[in-house]
Amino acid sequence: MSEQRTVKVSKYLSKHLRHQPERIGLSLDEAGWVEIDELLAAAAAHGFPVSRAELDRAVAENDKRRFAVDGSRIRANQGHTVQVDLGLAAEQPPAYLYHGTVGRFLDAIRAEGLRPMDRHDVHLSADRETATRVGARRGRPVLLSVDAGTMHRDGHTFRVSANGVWLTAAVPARYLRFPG
Ligand code: HQG
Repeated sequence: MSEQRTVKVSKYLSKHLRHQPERIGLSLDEAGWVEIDELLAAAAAHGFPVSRAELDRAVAENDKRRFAVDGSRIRANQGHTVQVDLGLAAEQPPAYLYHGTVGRFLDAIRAEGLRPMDRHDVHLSADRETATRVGARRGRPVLLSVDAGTMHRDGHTFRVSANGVWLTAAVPARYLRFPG
């Protein structure tokens, strides 16, 4: 299977495990899981046949470990726009976390802080490199530091997804450090 095909399968999985399961007649359980057999049947019935081997490869070789397989079930590790409760425990974050964005959002972010926009949570990274890559999806990346230690002491909840993304509901602007 080509790398290109693996990426295509991964994007298809993200779309239907995070955002639009109903588009192919799937329903996720409350924690975001779906039976792999059901997913494969639904994909085939909607014009995108995927073999079990292709699915396994898309899960195993995913650059960001976007999916988890548990027995006969699969779910996305994070990034949902549909309502799911991933059941992640609250955890103490490192002193600083990072968020990559782009210049055109900075005025709004200075005014209202980081908001989850279409997702459930604001996504933060433990390292600058990852956050810079996230920002670079949209243009020249701007790296923001988040004073996560103080936020946590002030009562904000942090969770970490199975693939290492730090999640929190919102980051008020006073906890952000802007470059320059
Ligand atoms: C920005 C990908 C205006 C925020 C990535 C970002 C990540 C604001 C965009 C994961 C704002 C939301 C998440 C405010 C935040 N005003 N803009 N108040 N607050 N923003 O895609 O963090 O490939 O929902 O800076 O690699 O970019 O999907 O979030 O630019 O891990 O697995 O609004 O998505 O992973 O964009 O990316 P997103 P994100 P996957």
